[in-house]
Amino acid sequence: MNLYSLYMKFFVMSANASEMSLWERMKPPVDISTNGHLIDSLFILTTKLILFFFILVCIGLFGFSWLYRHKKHPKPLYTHGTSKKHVAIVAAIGALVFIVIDMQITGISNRDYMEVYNNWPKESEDIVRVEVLGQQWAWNFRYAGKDGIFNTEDDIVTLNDLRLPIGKKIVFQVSAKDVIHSFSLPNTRQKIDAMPGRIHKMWVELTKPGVYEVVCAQICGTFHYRMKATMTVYTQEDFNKWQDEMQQRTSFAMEKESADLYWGWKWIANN
Ligand SMILES: [Cu+2]
Repeated sequence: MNLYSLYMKFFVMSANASEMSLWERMKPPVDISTNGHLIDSLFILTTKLILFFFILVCIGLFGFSWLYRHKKHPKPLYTHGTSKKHVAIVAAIGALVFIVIDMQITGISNRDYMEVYNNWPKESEDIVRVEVLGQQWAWNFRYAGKDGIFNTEDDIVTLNDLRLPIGKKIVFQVSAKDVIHSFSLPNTRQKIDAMPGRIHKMWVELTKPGVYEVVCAQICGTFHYRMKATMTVYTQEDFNKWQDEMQQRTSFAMEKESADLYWGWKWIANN
């Protein structure tokens, strides 16, 4: 089987798997978070700026090639480009790119980071706390349960099954069991590395109920591509209902003797 037929086979398979057109599938996943638009707008701005300078470079490249074509200028002019004029032009273009692209993007992302992503919800607020443990090749999730304390008998522990409510700030503390993974929620445009021996934090707020994907965004071994979980987003009432149901079920799951289930850690307060 040659590469082309293999590609076509894959293409047809994936086309059948989802009814979406190729164009539809090239679009970013639907944004279901309060802050995802910040990343999207930065991405679009970056693309526009780069496109603008790309077109400018193309105009220069092809324009000057045409302007100084052999027919009009049979005698070539050799230069080292070290004259004051040339140095000034190069410096000006360099400065323009730096100011218009780099400074602007750095400024916006720095502002978003300081004002939004690093602006942690207060521990006193009504937030949802989830501990996440990545492992080859699955995602473990842990909720503190009724007592609000992690790693105790009434914890709710799930495998590849993340459930969250809309309209509340959700704080994740993320770690890994074996190698480096990356806890990624494409529908919120956010992700964070899951590293053994370290606890990383990330917060999101969701806006749209539905079923979405959690993926691993860091090559972590043979079945990295399979390291997926579902993220079910509920209304707050449905989320509470789910928690109550789970609470009853997990009271026997978190038996004292099943030490493996106590992979959690003491919640690290932000403030
Ligand atoms: Cu992974």
